[in-house]
Amino acid sequence: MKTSQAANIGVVGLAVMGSNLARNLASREGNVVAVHNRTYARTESLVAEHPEAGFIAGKSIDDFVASLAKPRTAVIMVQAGAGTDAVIDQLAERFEPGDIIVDGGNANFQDTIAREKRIAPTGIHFVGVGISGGEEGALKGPSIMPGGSEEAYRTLGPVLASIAAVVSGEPCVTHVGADGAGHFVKMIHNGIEYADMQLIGEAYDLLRTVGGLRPDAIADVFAEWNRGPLESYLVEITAEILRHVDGATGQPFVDVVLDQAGSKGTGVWTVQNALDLGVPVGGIAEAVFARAVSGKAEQRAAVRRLTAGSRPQVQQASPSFAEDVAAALYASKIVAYAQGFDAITAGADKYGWDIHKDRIAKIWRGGCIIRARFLDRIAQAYTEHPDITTLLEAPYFAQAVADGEAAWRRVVSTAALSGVPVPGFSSALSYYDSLAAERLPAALVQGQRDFFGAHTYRRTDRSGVFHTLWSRDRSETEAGGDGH
Ligand code: NBP
Repeated sequence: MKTSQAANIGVVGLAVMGSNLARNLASREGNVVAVHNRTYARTESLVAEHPEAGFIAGKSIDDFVASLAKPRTAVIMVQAGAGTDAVIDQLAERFEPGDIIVDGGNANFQDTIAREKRIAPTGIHFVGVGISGGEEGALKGPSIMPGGSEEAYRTLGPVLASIAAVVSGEPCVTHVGADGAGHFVKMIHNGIEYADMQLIGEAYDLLRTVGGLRPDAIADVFAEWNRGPLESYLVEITAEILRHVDGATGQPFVDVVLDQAGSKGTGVWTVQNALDLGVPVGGIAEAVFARAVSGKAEQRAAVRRLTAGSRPQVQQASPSFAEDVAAALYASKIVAYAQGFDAITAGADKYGWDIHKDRIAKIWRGGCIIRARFLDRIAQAYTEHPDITTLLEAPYFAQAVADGEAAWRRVVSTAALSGVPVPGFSSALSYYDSLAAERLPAALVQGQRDFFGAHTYRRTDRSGVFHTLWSRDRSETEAGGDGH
């Protein structure tokens, strides 16, 4: 234990994430790391198990604060919510202007905005940092999404860069924007992660049900996909999971796991915020809902009983079915990421953040759960074409979707005819078709709204806002308002 030396950084909260992050920090040249945990036993065991880290153990919060060099910087890695607030208060009571409190937990970005406002009058910097990569990322190099002030980032940035994952020589960290921007972008990352996992799940289901492949054969397909444009951490681990055999029964692992998935805060938050922002993130929403449907055991049993003898016949798979599924997966994934980046644009507009989408794509290339080869393409698209209205407009992605479109349609129709649920694939295709359509039935919806609620409408042939006198002579009047 180093006691004579002041620490340049401290970590409060030494459960799995905090202890791994502290070890990561300690392993980097130049860092001396102070550690503290509410229950001291956790601090003691971390320090005892990792003498190489040279941690300075703070038994009390006062010891911890005293061991930090000024400006003091402490990273909080405790349970999001009340635990985080409790530690913020303890630190804020002891810190001085210019010191930095970092929340590295999974906070809701609205809480981060409120906390920053609350702390700002003290002159202490409060920085919400999204950290992705789970326990292994925390230890070996996560993707890091810091918010907060530029000034705080000048001190914090180099330390975060020292522990982040590195791709092509670049650390996976960038100053995302002010106050809650980092946690907002982390939330969107998790929303995209939901969509990506759901799409991979649908691809597996199709290869199994329509393609007639066993899990180990599907593992081979995913391993093959992982050598091409679909290369990603999630595709890689999917192959490993599908190859895994349950030790107790000798059955494929995937067959002995209950097919009901849960969801924690961030996927749901992404959809809630997207609804508020008016951004269509159907791919993410369908993924959240698909997990919810999976958990409705009684409803599933009831409808399964009702339809037992009348399920559609599974279609014959074409010889190129796996290639079609790969194309459908890639196109659907492009849509999901396009929607996620749209949500970032909308959040940045609403909360006044100057978010560079190319930099976000870059820091997601390593360390985090959605790391993938095609994030390079996204970074390139937003660098070369910063004014595109949607990722689907960027030349590479426009071409990729066009190349896969016929296969995508075949897969979605085969799934529908075979009774295989593909909410992710089909909603992505409908989204694409909605954007591509010459006319949408929204015109009729406007008519309905005007009919029953006098909500007014705009016309294609002249400006202004109109209302038809539906219950009278159906003549048209010019109305006030904006016609929405
Ligand atoms: P947990 O979320 O399980 O929290 C446990 C830690 O919080 C312990 O150190 C505990 O202290 C401390 N704590 C609690 Br609970 N209430 C406290 C209070 N009132 N005052 C002080 N300390 C308190 O830990 P984790 O799983 O390591 O996660 C840490 C953070 O990282 C969370 O926000 C989590 O959401 C986030 N996370 C991120 C990822 C990722 O991939 N980025 C993965 C997992 C978690 P004790 O030892 O005294 O009980």
